[in-house]
Amino acid sequence: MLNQLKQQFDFVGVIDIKRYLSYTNTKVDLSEFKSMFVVGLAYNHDILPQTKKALTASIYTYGLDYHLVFNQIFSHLNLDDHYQGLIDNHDLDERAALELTGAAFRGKNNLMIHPEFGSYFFIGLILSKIHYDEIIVENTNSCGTCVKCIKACPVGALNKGYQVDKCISGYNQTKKTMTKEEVKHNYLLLGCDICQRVCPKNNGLKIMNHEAFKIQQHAYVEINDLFKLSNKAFKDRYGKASYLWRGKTLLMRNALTILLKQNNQDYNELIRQSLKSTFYPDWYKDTAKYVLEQLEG
Ligand code: B12
Ligand code: SF4
Ligand code: SF4
Repeated sequence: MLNQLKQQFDFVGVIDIKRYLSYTNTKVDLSEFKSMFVVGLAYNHDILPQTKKALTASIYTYGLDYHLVFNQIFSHLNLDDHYQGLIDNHDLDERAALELTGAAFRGKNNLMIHPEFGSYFFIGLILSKIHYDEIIVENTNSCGTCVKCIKACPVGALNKGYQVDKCISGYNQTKKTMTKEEVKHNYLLLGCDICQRVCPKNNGLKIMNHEAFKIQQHAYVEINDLFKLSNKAFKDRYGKASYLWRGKTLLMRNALTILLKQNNQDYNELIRQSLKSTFYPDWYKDTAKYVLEQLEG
């Protein structure tokens, strides 16, 4: 198993389940399992500029949805009943597990930082009922006195540790009416990359260029598609991107905030039409009303 994993992933660590349990306060029942593999896959981090016709989400969404990619690898590995592959949508703390392997350390931006891949990688877990020797490396790397991400975060979400309620990536993935302040600060269709872009540990990284994470056509979302396509048609065109997990209406709401930043009046009529439709929820319409007033104002 270990050799197979090393071929598929950019790094692999192994810890005893007991070690994970004593480090976290998980309520997940892991009594069947003995070991945990912690794996990582690096993604590209070139930044695509937005245009007045097409918008982008966080750079991690430029390639194929990492859930699809990890699950595909798990199925190629033919994991039998002794193993369980997990990616993202589960109740185990992937960052804590990785920290225990020593392969990366937790940065002040709340993300795990690897010496070769910086913070631009996804983490996955494979639980095993068979015991494996631990693979833990010593890691003396740290942020030191650097506070660049704390200073750069436009909403102060790192001032007192990480505060998810302030974080742009937190609120732009939540179905809610955005406050004026939130509208002002949001700048992507989904997610936020500022605390990674400014991080010196993300300079001069090893580029892996995995086929799956190469920039796909879906990296750009046509604004017309957001407003004009049905949910089904939009999913057919953009469904392999990880930004769609909260649905198209959330992307539309976030797009409004970018139109306002661009002072882009080209879609005012489409916004007006969406406000008349009974299809959209209040949290979308409240934000849309506010943005339209500002654009026309
Ligand atoms: C929910 C979630 C989010 C939420 C909430 C984030 C949060 N709570 O930290 C939102 C949507 C905001 C989010 C945003 C992002 N996320 Co996210 N997210 C997750 C997810 C699914 C669960 C995390 C979680 O809530 N854990 C449970 C809570 C309780 O943990 P916690 O908040 O970290 O705090 C607890 C412990 O971590 C611990 N703790 C806290 N600080 C410290 C410090 C030390 C030293 C120790 C030992 C313990 C410790 O104590 C806390 C209380 O119990 C994980 C995948 C996973 N299953 O782990 C991905 C994950 C953490 N996200 C990831 C990414 C990439 C992001 C974004 C960069 C995406 C983007 N570009 O917008 C941003 C980063 C924002 C930021 N600066 O942290 C990656 C991180 C990769 C990496 N290199 O570290 C993960 C691992 C997904 C993956 N499979 O790759 N995320
Ligand atoms: S993801 Fe954005 S808002 Fe959240 S902590 Fe980082 S810079 Fe701040
Ligand atoms: S910007 Fe500086 S403080 Fe923030 S995570 Fe990177 S090295 Fe650490």
